[in-house]
Amino acid sequence: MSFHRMWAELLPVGRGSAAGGYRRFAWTGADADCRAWFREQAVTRQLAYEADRNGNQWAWLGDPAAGDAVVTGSHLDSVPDGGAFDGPLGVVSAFAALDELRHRGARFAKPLGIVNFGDEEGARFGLACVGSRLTAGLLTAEQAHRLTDGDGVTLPRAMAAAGYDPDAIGPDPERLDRIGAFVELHVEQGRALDLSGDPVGIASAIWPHGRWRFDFRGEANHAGTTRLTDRHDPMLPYAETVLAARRTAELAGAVATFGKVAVEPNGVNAVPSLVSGWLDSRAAGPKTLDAVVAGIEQAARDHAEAHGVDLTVARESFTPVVEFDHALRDELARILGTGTDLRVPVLGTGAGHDAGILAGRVPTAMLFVRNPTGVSHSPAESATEDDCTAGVLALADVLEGLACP
Ligand code: HGY
Ligand code: MN
Ligand code: MN
Repeated sequence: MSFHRMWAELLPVGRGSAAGGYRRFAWTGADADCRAWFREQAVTRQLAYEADRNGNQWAWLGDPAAGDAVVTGSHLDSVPDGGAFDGPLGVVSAFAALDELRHRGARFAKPLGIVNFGDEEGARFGLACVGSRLTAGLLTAEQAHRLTDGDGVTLPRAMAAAGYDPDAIGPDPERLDRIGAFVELHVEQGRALDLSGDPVGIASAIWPHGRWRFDFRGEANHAGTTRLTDRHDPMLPYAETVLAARRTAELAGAVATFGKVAVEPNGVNAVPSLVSGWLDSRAAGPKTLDAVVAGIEQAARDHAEAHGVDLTVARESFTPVVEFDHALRDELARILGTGTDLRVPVLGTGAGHDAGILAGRVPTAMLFVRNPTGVSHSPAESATEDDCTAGVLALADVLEGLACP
């Protein structure tokens, strides 16, 4: 199966850290190398290659203008020190599934598309799913143009440096109107399949989730000569907020994470002037999520006030709950349950995906591949060769069932 050859080719690209994690950030050299790899896979399979106005890459078998296309794929970018599977497993499996269908002699009655959505993780500019959000009209060009990375480089400047026209970005309804079904295969980011003993699962829904920036502004001062009672140290309400977030989420059966923090001036012997923390919070339902975030924000305000520190909170990214298309979900279960002894459970997830963004515009489904560690956004993320093969064969069956009736 071609999967393992492609996987070996892509594996070293953008592996940037001593821990073996990936640093495939949008519009960087590693991203360009991943894009070159995608284009090569398309060209060597005589697929029509294109990069759309938002920097997403497409490989087509048949003419997408015919409409009702079946599309599969995922993303190639990563979080800082991310794992090898989150994103790339879906893209490599897409090309491998096409190879499998060609091997079977499948005859396509509909166009088949393979996609690499740009900047799904938002690791550089802070907003997830930029490529798919722009395409779906959920992010305006003006909003995207304001995105800036930690070095002050704007998204337009980064895109232009990578050879893309930042003035071309924007909604692409014509492209989405041509898609009859989008199926994203993704490594599971959790242990449900490991616990159930199944290699492949089908997604039911994505929890609502978002990102909030908390800016605690205090008073810079000398760490050695300033009496504790005289301090307005923003680090203290920040620390108390992190602990409050954990307690609040735990009580609500939700999740809350402060995974990124920036301190100014960030000196060992200086009381900070500013501590910025980014909250990622998710819950099974919108009301719970709203209550958790409100509770965390209130705790932050109380702690900030107690320390004479100012606080501003800004929501930077939000994805409402996604219920995947029931008919498509059930069709995948029918296809995968017919003629095989494969048991395919249906499971929800707290992880965001491009499929979650597209779900509001085209019938969308997801396949999950077992991750024995359940760990993701870490070099410890894993999937066995056998399960990757099972994922490719399941995806091939689904694509055949949808595009080759
Ligand atoms: O954050 C997420 O859930 C996704 O990996 N972007
Ligand atoms: Mn991810
Ligand atoms: Mn992903």
